[in-house]
Amino acid sequence: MKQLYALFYGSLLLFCSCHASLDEIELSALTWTANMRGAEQPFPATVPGSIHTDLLAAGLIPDPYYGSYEDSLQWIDKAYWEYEAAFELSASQWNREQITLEFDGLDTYAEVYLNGHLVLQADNMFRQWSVDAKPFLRKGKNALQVVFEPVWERTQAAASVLPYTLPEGNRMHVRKAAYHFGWDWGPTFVTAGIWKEGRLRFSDGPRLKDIHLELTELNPDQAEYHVQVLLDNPSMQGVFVEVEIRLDTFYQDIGMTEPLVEIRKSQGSSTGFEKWEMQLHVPKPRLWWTHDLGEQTLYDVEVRLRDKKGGKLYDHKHFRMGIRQIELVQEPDSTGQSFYFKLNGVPIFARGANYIPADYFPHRSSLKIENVLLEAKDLNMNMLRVWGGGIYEDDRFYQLCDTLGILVWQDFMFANTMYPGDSAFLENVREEVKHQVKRLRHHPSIALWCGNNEISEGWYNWGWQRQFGYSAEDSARIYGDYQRLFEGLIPDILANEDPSRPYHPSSPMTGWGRKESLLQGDVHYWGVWWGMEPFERYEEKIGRFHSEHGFQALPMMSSLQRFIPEDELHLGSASMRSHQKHPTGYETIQAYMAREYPVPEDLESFAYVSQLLQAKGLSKATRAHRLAKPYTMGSLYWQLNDVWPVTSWSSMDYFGRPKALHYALKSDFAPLMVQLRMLEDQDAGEVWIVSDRRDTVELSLHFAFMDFRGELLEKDERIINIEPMNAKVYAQLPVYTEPERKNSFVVLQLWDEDVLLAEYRHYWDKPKDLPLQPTFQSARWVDNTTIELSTLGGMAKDVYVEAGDYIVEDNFFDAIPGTTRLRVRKHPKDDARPEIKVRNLNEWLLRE
Ligand code: BMA
Repeated sequence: MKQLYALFYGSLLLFCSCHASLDEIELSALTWTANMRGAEQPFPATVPGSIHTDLLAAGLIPDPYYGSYEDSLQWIDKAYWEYEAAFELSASQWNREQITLEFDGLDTYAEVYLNGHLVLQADNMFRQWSVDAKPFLRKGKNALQVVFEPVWERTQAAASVLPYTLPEGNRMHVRKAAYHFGWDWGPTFVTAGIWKEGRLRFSDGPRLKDIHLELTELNPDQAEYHVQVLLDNPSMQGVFVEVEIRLDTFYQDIGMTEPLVEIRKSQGSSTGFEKWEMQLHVPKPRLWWTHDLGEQTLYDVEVRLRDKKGGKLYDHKHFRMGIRQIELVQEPDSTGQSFYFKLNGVPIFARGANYIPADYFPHRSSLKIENVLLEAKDLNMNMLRVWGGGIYEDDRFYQLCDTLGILVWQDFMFANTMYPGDSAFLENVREEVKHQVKRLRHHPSIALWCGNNEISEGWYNWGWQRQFGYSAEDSARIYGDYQRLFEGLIPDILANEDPSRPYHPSSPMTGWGRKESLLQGDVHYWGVWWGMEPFERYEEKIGRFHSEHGFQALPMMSSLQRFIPEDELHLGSASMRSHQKHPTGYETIQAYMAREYPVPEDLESFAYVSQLLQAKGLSKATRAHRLAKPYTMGSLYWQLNDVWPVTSWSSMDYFGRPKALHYALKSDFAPLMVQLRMLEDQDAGEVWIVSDRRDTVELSLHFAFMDFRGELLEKDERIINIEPMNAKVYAQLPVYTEPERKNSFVVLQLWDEDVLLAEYRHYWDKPKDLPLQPTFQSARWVDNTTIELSTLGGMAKDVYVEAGDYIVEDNFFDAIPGTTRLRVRKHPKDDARPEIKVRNLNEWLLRE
């Protein structure tokens, strides 16, 4: 046996994937069944999973995302659900010193039984649960059961103890994703299930409990870390800890022949030790940057626990970290107080969006994040906000952000209500916050911990005190609880567990109706949409850091057809209403549309125009924010993605199809942005260029005046030097006088030799008033990756080319007469090229 161990542990060093197979049984590998208590009709189940998706897979319910089935599935969260699996323990497994049962996530009130013994009671979806299982196990066959209780009774009981009612139902009493109780872009399915992986873990001797590398100093010569290693079962003597930091991925391209290795060892005292600390220096550190500013260097960190040099390996952990410094700069200035991030000393303009789970059923979210994050990078985003009404994302999400070079604004999972402050609740939250911070703190991508979403704003602006009739005493207690949580407990934990990362108690601290919201802190500016203000208001309401603003658009018809029954494909139908969760969502879209565009009656055209509208509004906002740099240093719109197929503020639909907004953002978010700004009452405009680059660039600026037949009226170009990290005027542009304007538009472009880096088109009128000409457009496949579009007649505005489910790389553009070649992502096989559809705005305007 000893020899076997030695062999095994020897190979572990080389292939740590062996670790899982011999040292643990993953719960996902077991055969599970689920059963509704009382029904005694078990059906196959999955781990990770949820009861809704298990019922769906067993054919017991229809697709919860289809039509208006949501209403008929509300019975599911009223039942108890029993999950069961059997497993065998071999003699060698049984003989291990410790056997631990671990769950990375239980949703939510769960009792866990091993061979009939209650071994664990869980009450927080965001915690990891672990229990000493050995006393309840036996050699051979074992039974594991997890029973989920509906949340309602407990939340009701917790609410009834309070002398007042907290806003938003009773959801604040359970530590479960807030959006599971319904949101203005999602359905209500109060899920239950083993939503993350779990395992039985076999070990002998001490184990690594926690590893913390805290950056204490960073300069070009070295990065200094304070390393802390905590052990479980520390009574062993003579234990060695090895910490190794390697630059595996990058060492070759910097010409080193050996990976950079820094090893330290320590021997335990004769009584063993629980905590082991040391200083560690990484010479000549290679920094981690966002993708627009530099490379995403990641160091491999290996920590091993041995009985003596080269001897038996007790435990081993591996992760990747990036060396970087992040600051949130909030300094008083002449107008208020700054709010921006500095990465390695460089001020960053944050370009990005708010992220919500990539699927309603959160175990499915991890399958989709890659697509969503690649899209975000493709759109030049350098920051995403993980919003506080969702979930702490899967490890994979943060790993991808690390490798893609995208910063993460990480909310803790508290949103849009007040929370209780009793000690049981706070203790539960303490464990959650500690777990999540320890799990995530080594990711260089995480730039900020933020206490919650919109609670500070809600408390001061949403009239809760009056609505719920709070007395002065109630208010003092409720707000006191708020302070205990967001100004006490959470920052106190962070001060110990992650002191080098900034903390911001609430996003935002001030509501958008107050003038201070534009002078300091971050702002969720919802005057457009919720306040029905015109898009132009985006150019006036300029804050220091815009962490939310948004506008809805429908998914395209080809997506709508996937979840709305054929006979319900019109706005007033039950299914279309069920997939619009804002109380007056369609009406708001319609009202804004009437200001700017024709309002089509058929759903397909309405969906198309709604996307143009969303792109137009959000493009205005994004550009206004960037032009206001450095006063404004962030623009994160609401929202990047969807949890299910729906009409929402998202810029890509649930199926991954980008809306028109994505195509606009490619240039709105590009590190170099060009724009024409008209000077009031003058027939002249200023050419502004915003640079988020760190270098000075020499580029050629092209101007063109064109008419709606697509003919060039005038053009000019000049070479300019664009200053780094700046927004300023580079040219004055005389423009046509009123009568000529009617028939022309301006195109500005920035070229680096023959590469087009930025473009802006300026139209004098709203789209509905443009003198668009009749056009004829057709498209054909040239080969499997290329479509050729032909345009005859006039300039075709807002051309949308659809090729089945394939994503066309450039879309929603204006095409001048002639031919254009378009590339298609994940191209189809020869015999499966779908029919191509082409739309443009001209057909609409001319039809009116
Ligand atoms: C924001 C978010 C969400 C909401 C969105 C749209 O403020 O924080 O609460 O879904 O508005 O209304």
